[in-house]
Amino acid sequence: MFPTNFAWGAATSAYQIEGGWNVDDKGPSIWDTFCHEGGRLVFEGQSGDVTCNSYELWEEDLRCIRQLGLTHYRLSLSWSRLLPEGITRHVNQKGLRYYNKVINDLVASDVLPMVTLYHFDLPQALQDQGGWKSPEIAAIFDSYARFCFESFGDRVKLWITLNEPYVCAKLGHEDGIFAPGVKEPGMAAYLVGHNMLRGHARAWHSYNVLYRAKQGGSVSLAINSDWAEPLDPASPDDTAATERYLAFTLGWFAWPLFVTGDYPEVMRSSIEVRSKELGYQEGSRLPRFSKDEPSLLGTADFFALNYYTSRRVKPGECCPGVLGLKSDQDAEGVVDPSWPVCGVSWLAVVPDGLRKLLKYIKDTFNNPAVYITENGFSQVGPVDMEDVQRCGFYHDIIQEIARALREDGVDVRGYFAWSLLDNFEWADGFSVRFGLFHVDFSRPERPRTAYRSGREYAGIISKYRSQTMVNI
Ligand code: GBH
Repeated sequence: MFPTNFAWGAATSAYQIEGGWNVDDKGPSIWDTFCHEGGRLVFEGQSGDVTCNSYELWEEDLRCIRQLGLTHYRLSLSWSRLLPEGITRHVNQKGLRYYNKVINDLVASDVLPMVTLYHFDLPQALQDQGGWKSPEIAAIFDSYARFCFESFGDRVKLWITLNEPYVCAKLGHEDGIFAPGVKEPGMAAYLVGHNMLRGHARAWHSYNVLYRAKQGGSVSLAINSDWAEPLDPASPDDTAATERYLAFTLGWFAWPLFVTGDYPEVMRSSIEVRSKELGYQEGSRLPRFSKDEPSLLGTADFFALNYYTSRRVKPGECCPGVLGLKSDQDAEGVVDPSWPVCGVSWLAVVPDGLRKLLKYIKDTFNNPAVYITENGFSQVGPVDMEDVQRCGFYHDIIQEIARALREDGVDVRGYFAWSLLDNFEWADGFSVRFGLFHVDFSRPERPRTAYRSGREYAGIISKYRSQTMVNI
């Protein structure tokens, strides 16, 4: 049913699990700053200062990984733990030792690492120089990426440069609800997305030229997107709005990599139309890629998709006369009343949306190899160790992937559940639990205990792996 080499994984990110925010020469990141400054929007003023304390308790995480029978584990590196000032002049040897141990332990346990270089936690020292808004950041990210390929690439064969540039751009620089908390609607997000793409392209080209021949790995960028379909399929307005909705999320980052080397035409034209309406005159708000820089097209060795939810779409109702992404996009996503909402309000549970999105990716981006690098189901409120709803969710989503493989011919290579552990859920702090393992944040030992869904996922993995063994 699943290909022999199918990756059965789970994912985490550095700031969300590591803790140890200021130990052993680690430099601060923008999330340290964001959480520590008063008046920010993190739930109950919480922070990732300790969280799961995986910096101390990595071996407990490994025990969880082995208990699930994972073939792959996706983690991210804390840039400011490795390079406290963000640049390679000063390397923190203790950070290097930590990640070497993690990677070595995984490989020794027959678990293949997928390593993300950047998951929202920019070194504060680089933020002080303008962060992702500064054009210089692309070259600085490239040298960090080379440092990581050089240090770990003999053992790491699956790389993600950047996780969800959409989220960094929109939540970090438009809404200001994620670090660095910038609120410059309709302006900064496009610039940030642009510089992230430029940084990604440079890093991919570096890998291609300097490391691919001897290390033989693959490099991509993780794109988050809802699935979207027209609220009324018979309405041309809803259909056009749906096209804009997908162009402004998936398309923003996938078109440059997989289709044209540039942004989707409909994204560019929508922004131009709004600019004109608002009398905005200082050139396009959506930057252009320079011919003198490495090209974006072809800089993904596979499609890395983070899928959580779906929307039905109609034209926007938002804010005429206001500069902003929402007004540019002119599309409103609504939750179908038949979809259950799990925990957080944005997360309507729509497993077959994943199958539809995979088919769309196959047809639109020329049948790429796809890894589902994140997908999950959250718990909010009192802890329920017998989380039968989440068990049902994992069964359903894996059925949808099986159908995408068998019936739609999508080249799906792997699935990473978000998340291995309950962890620091960004602006929602510890109020939202995505783990396959429960973590007791009230106790210093941060004990990890498998939810029923963790045991079920282990059962699913073992069932399909034994089937593929038989097939050989
Ligand atoms: C992922 O993003 C992140 O990569 C991961 O770190 C995180 O833990 C996981 O999601 C679970 O949230 O608050 O109404 O503005 C998923 C994509 C896009 C989903 C932004 C939430 C915010 C909606 N996210 N979205 S809202």
